[in-house]
Amino acid sequence: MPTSRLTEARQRLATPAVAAELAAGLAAREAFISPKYLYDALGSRLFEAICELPEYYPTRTEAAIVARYSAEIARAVGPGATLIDLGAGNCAKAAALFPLLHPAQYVAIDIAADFVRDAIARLQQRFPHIEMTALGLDFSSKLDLPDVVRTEKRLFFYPGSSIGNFTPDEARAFLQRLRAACDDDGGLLIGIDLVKDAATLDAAYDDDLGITAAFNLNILRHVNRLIGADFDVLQWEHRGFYNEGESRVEMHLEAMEDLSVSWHGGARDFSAGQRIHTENSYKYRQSLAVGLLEQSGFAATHVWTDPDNWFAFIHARAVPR
Ligand code: AVI
Repeated sequence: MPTSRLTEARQRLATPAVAAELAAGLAAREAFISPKYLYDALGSRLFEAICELPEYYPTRTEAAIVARYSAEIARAVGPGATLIDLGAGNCAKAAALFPLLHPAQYVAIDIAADFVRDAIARLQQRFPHIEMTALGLDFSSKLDLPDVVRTEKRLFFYPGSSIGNFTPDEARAFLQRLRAACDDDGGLLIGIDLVKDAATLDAAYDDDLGITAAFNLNILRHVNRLIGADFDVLQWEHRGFYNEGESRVEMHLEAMEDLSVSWHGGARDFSAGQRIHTENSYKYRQSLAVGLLEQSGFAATHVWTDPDNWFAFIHARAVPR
């Protein structure tokens, strides 16, 4: 079978746990699909396109912070780290740090296994002297690192404010798992998006070209493949807006008409205007971001921000147990 067909076939298989999770979300009173299902092969590419959009400030703001303070970041981290990239995608953000950080090992983890393996294969040619491993893992609920990952100086790299896609309680639990997965010489480099005006946030998650809309709608096609659902993307519309009371941007898909959806083992009617919640993206005040790290067993050593205070890039060290 040609590679593309093989990949396609693999994508069709949902484990029983995945099928149960999706079915429960679709049947819930307020229907939801976990944002991790935004990232099939196409979704990962659409997210890359989002990062290029003028409206989507987080990527370029974080990149500017890292470029401006790269020497300080390298001094804070020190050489020889085991750099563990959580949600590595195309690995570009970590690769930009290699010449400064000089990691001993680079471990790229992503739920989109094929995507990250391809990225590592390309990267290894550019940096043949760095030991590299690609892991196709869903690290959102547990983190079991295989023996191939060095235990010395583990530095978790979690840029892009992906932490914002967890609720604050989930974020704390996630960071505590990272702390448990490193020794006392471990640390964290994390990007956290900060609270800002609603108009900027609304535009960032509902761009004029409709790329974020396509990214959101594509989750339905992914779910179709995973559990044999029959979502028609033409019957749904993207909603992305800032909910100030909850300090988060929300993404939903809204039914444009009364409709029915079925999947293996279930079905549901949606009336026009009913929504499926697909993502939250929490925005933090700087003090709360630092507090979240402290509550999780890390101590911030540096907080770097941009001139507008839109985004924070933080180095934290593990607090000895
Ligand atoms: C990956 N994550 C940090 C992005 C965010 O901003 O919450 C995902 C995203 N959703 C819509 N646009 C980008």
